[in-house]
Amino acid sequence: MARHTPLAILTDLDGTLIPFSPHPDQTRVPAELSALLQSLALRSGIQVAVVSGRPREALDRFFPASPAVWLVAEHGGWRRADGAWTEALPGESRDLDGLQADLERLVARVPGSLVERKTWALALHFRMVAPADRGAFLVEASEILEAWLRTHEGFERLEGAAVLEVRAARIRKSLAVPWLREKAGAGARLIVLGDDVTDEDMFGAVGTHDEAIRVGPAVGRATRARWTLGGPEEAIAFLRWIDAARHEGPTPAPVHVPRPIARDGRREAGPAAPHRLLAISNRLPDLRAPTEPGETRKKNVGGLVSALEPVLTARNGLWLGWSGRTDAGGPAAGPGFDDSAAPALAWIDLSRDLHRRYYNGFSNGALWPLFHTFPARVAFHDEDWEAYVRVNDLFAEAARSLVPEDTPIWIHDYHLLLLGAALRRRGHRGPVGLFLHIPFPGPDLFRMIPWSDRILEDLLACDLLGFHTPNDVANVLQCAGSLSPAKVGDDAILHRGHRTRVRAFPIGIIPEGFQEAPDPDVADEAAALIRSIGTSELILGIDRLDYTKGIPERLEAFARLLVLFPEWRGKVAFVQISVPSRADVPEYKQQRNRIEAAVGRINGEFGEAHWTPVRYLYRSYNRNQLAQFYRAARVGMVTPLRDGMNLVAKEYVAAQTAANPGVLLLSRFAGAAVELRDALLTNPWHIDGMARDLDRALRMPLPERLERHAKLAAIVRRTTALTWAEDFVGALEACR
Ligand code: ADQ
Repeated sequence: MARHTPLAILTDLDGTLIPFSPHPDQTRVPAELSALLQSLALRSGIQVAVVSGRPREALDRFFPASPAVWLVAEHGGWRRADGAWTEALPGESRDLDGLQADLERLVARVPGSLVERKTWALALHFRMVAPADRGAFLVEASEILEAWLRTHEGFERLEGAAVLEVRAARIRKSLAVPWLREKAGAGARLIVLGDDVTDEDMFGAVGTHDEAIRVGPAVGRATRARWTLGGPEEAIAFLRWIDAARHEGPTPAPVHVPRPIARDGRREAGPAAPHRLLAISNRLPDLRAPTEPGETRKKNVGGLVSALEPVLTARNGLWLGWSGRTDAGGPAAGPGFDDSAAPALAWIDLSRDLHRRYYNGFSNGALWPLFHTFPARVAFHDEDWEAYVRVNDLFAEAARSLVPEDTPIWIHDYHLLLLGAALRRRGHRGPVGLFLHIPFPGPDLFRMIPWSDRILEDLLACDLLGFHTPNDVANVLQCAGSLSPAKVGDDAILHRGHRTRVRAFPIGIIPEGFQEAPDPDVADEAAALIRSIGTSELILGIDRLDYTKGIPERLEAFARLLVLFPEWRGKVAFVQISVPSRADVPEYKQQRNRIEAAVGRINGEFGEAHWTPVRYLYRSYNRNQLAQFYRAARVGMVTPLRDGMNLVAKEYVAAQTAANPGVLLLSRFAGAAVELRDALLTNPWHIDGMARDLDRALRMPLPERLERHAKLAAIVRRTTALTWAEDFVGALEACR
């Protein structure tokens, strides 16, 4: 790697290349270090950047005559390339004056402490505070910081070596990684060196062809680096060796090269408390793939995340998933790991081809349509199945390297049906449960899968199988009873001497989240859409764009309403909001075209100069905006052709105003219909019937709406995302 071109090196300064000095102003950069960095840049043709938490002035002073060495100041906020400083995120908030005043009052009383003001950050140094005074100082400082942070959302607290820092949360050292990669040119590989927690951001942003090196002794903190060097002296020796290795002649013998960090995979064995629960799902709450400069990581903010975070955090749990990355050539030596997140996260990369076959292929091209009773959309390919088996094995390997063999493991969904057995084969002894978020089919459909025996056998390696509805439970019992030699009871399956409990755990939402007042930052957009439909009654559809959700059928039913009950023309408006989903699966592209064509046709046929019957929005909104749409809608039309549960139905109920609630028009084929019996239930396969039900919903008088809503709201409040997760984990732990 030392001889690779283009090569880039990002390195922290304090603690990585030079030892800490008691006072930040006392630091000196030795002339030999400047000369070494210059030589790497100019003689060896490496793109070198020093990435520091220090302000620009300090770095300018340290490297006065080294324009070839690039500088990144204030944890990624400022960058100097070719002599000129620019901001990484222009316009980021700098509103720290109030906090600075408070901290200065504290510092005036505590000798040795010091406030350092930076552009987007404030650092409170206490290396020189007498050890006896430190405890009290830190308590007081923390109180000031925490109080301020409660009212300043875009900022976060960091703890460095003898320094507390508050900084704009989007300013991170990781911003420097894509920047330098781009500057270094196509095919660049990166070596990243750092010693403290702020450097972990950079370590987390590297690709698999890059290397991250933690400098300094292990401090009991898990790291995302793969390698370690003992301290600044070793780091400098290593950089000298790279410099020498890039020139003619044999590669010199290394004095100090990085040692791999000895641990399970990429995770450091440390004194950390054991994880008492491991959750495994295809997706993580927070995609770990490298982001664009200035972009924060993509957050997956669905109900599952809100449901799992509390149960995991309460058990010091860990969440393992796919990183979101397919460009890294495949799985690395071990799972990536981040225990600075709560819950702690671990992840594996998958190659593009493996991911395509496992995810688009077998999971979404075979299991998804079949389990939703769309056999005509199913395509079975041997290679997809092989990839599916392989990915389940990869997850099992990663899981085994992360937690002890007796840890309870909670597997999620149809992507990982073989994982229970894969874990057992690798010696996992603790309870293993799987929750299926989609319906489970009856034997007639299930046995269409060429590998149905294997899937059933592997499912029965779990101790607990959870589903949304009693119907799914009945189906799995029937499959086991008719397609395998297992013995089947009401709530358990006995197979090869092992008992698998089977139960319905209907998932819920966090209803309070949909009752919040409009957030002023995002309210305008939703309000503008609601205003644009004027005095018309709003009929609303909100879904992921998926053929199971019955969106074209819903549009047809709306068109049919306008034919059967022409009195509604000009008085109702249908708004369909679809969040993009699996857009690279061909079936989903077709579905999108079909919806867009139907919208155009209906608007062409029925629209008038002052009335647009259908508005179609193909995008995602945040929860607060969704709540405003739900609240404004006279009818929430939730009409999937088949759905495991369907959270939109529950969200619609949660968002209604109790005094004047709208009507939930709900498909009988959504799992939610089992609990939400007081919704107006409809058959989405019967367009005329659905149109008549829609008419009934629009005409429903207030007393009936009030009565139905009160019953629905009680159910939505009773079984929430949190009770669901606690119930499942409780049942799982009881399997010990
Ligand atoms: P999904 O098929 O994704 O979930 P659903 O339960 O309806 O279906 O959840 C969709 C979520 O996406 C909702 O929380 C909704 O608010 C959100 N959403 C939809 N459109 C949106 C938009 N335009 N912008 C932003 N957010 C949007 C799978 C199963 C379901 C099961 C869940 C949970 O298919 O049956 O209920 O898992 O187990």
